[in-house]
Amino acid sequence: MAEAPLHLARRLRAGETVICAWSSLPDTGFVAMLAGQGFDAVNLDMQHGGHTEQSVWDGIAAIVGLGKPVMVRVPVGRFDMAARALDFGADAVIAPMINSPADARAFAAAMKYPPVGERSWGPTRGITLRGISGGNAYLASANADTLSFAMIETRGALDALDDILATRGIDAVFVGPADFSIAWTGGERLDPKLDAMMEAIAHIAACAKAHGKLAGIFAADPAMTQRYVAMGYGLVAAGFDAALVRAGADAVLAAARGD
Ligand code: 3PY
Ligand code: MG
Repeated sequence: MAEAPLHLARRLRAGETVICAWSSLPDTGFVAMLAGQGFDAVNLDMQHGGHTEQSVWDGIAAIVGLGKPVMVRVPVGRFDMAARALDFGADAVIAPMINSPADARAFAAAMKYPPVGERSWGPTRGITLRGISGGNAYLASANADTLSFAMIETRGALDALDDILATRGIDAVFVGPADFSIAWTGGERLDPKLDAMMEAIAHIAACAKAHGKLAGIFAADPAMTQRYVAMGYGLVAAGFDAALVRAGADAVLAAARGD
């Protein structure tokens, strides 16, 4: 396999906008099809999507083989899986519900080799997939080249934002507007586009920038993408696979029925 370096971190730090597909269907053929579209990167979702350790193992290989960066969202608190995703060759991990500095420290510890954290050695699969020349080459750059995204999606996380961003080994925040809207309205409404929370969402990106860190967000409506980019979000997940299938089916059926 040709060399497929970890390049998501470099691209985001250079100020590139990365539009990411969001894979919830744990089928490697479908993951490869998604990666073969025009998206800049693909995320495999283990929190709410169907991805398992096996489908992440297979999916990372498929995406890396197509030359795209790959991210993995792990389930809540599964920092062991975060490190495994990096071992399997992921460019980045998104950890949901990072609500306190203690959560951020535990996530960073799993993601970063000493002296930053306590990541345990064993990235054989990632090194092989990416054609990296050896263990020391990976060790020398892994802490900088792989990204830890702490999800900000509760009021607690917003209150602790500065401390989360100040945590060594946390490279970025990632906003979950669905959960954020539920928190914002005290459990009354799910509305990822809620106008009343847009100022807070802009504030999160500005805070990340002030700390010299990166910001990403999930766009439930892809039409929100440029608004988020203008706020300072470099990574926007705008291609949810289930929504892509639905939108494609609607368009095909409308054309077929002459609607
Ligand atoms: C949210 O919007 O809460 C998310 O976690 C996006 O998947
Ligand atoms: Mg969420």
